Amino acid sequence: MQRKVLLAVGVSAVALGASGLASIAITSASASGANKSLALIQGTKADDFYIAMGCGAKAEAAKLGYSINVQGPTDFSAPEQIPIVNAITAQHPAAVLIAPTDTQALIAPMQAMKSSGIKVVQVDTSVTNTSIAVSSVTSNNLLGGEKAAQSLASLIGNKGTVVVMNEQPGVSTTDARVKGFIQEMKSSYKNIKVLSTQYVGDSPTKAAQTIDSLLVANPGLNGVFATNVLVAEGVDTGLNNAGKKGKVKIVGYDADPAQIHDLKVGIVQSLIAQEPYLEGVDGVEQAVNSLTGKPVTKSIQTPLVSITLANLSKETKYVYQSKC
Ligand code: T6T
Repeated sequence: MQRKVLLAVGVSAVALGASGLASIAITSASASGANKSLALIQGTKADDFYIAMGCGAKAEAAKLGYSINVQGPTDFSAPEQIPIVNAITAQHPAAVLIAPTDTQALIAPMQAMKSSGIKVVQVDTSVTNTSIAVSSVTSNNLLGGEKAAQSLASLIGNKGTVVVMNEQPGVSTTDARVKGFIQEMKSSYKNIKVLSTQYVGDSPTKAAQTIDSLLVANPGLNGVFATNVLVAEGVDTGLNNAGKKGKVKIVGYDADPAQIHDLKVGIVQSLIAQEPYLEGVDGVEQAVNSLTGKPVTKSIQTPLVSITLANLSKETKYVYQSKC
């Protein structure tokens, strides 16, 4: 739409003759694709999941001839992410990829971004308002939770006591993982008791402390499902320090280099890995499609895989990169 208007200005500028030269120059730049700037707003910059996503987005943007500004809050937190969203809206890139840190709190700032004419693409997480984003790219987190339940059940011989350690409620992805995990446990594993979900924020320190006090109250705990990188990091540390390495089984979500290390040394037994690099690539592709009038896919599902020591060597492409 914007491009059509500018072309019309160009025609009248030609008619103006010599005095219209400046306008003609502006018009031809616009016609060749004026605003070629994109942005990616990560959930947090302190997590290899989002670093890998940023690498994918940068590579695809460069391939398609766009610039991309990658930014994220220090913590995975809506109050920290919202000012970044507002600042990017003010800069007015043509399209923005965003991993909203809360299903509700990000609706208003994302709506304002859309209303200002910026195309919005959701990567990984989403808000409950489905009308803002032209496209959403994510893996099947409900299925990931189910896979985690199956892995953990098999690791503990289909009986015993387990607990889910999660960040905070209100995050679309991790909420879906918890839901899938609990549903699968309830429907398929009658001899496994699932304790109340523990919410520890995206804090490895709090996750480590919480798992340690949980062990005191539940010395017979058999297994833990840790729903993302930072929670898993804390659970791994807490159980290892408590001398429970290999005794309490851990299924972690994600596959950053530290998690892979913990798998190799036997602290963790299984990981559910996603493809954040691909989420970045697909997100940029959909954003550019929406800017160039190509068909846009409203919902894209990226793969996930369950990794153990047995298949690790075959699945190395799923290990998250910590730098581009
Ligand atoms: O697990 C990912 C991501 O899918 C989730 O939305 C939030 O946590 C991570 O970023 C990893 O820490």
